[in-house]
Amino acid sequence: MSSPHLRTYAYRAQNHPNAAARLLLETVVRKKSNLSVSVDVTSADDFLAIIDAVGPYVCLIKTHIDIIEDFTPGLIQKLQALSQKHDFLIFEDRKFADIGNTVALQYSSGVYKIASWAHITNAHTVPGPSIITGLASVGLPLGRGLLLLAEMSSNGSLATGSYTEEAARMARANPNFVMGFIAQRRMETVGLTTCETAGEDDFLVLAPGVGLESKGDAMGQQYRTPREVILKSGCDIIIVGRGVYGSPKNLDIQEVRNQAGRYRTAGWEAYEERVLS
Ligand code: 5IU
Repeated sequence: MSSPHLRTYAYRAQNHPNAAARLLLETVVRKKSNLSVSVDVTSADDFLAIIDAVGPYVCLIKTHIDIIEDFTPGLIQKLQALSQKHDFLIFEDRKFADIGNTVALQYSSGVYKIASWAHITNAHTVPGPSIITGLASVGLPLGRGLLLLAEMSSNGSLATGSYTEEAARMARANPNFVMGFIAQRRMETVGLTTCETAGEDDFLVLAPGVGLESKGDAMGQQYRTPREVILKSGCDIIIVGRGVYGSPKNLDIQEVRNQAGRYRTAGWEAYEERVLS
């Protein structure tokens, strides 16, 4: 059997064990988009305006809900209405990192009640496998999916080598709730011993650090192009923030729309080249 990233999204949608991964792959196929836009703005109005503009072009919206200055629970209803209107899933980039009992509470409760609206969330592996157990106790009954942070796009990241390998092993031990990774490359063979071969698991790889123009920012972010990420590194979804919406201080919604269309085309062409060639 070929490596999952050489199969079509449609084939993978039919066979994935995780409900949120199936929904995501089906959305990717329906919309011909492997683009996720990361909406890192602090005003609720800007947040909604960007999402409404990019909605037609994305399979997934990535949020950092705790940076919104004027958050109210009504914002979640508006986000969900846009998710229905434009047919995209929601990924709260919460990066949980505590013991199982605490993350279960952070995921289900508090001001944000993330599990009630985010189809997908993510976690650091630094606490060990109990973080998966804790989050799964809340998310699995709701049909949610978890991404493990196996690598980061920032310069000098410590998530390398044996840390990344251990993240891959933790995912393989929990394939029902862990639907994939935040990483910079395919993970099938990462962490396998010399006598092990890659199993049938299909972990999706969502890659941040994507930009068509810039190579990075002043705070350590590093960018690669959609083609490098999807075609050369075999990742499945590109995550783009400022490359699409520019500076929140000078929001130009028509330009945001144009850029979303441009990244969607670049990501999709790279995928087609990958599975057809
Ligand atoms: N993000 C990264 N790199 C990572 C991880 C998360 O950039 O390794 I894990 C987040 C941070 C931000 C978005 O929310 O993805 C990227 O935004 P820009 O495209 O604006 O750099």
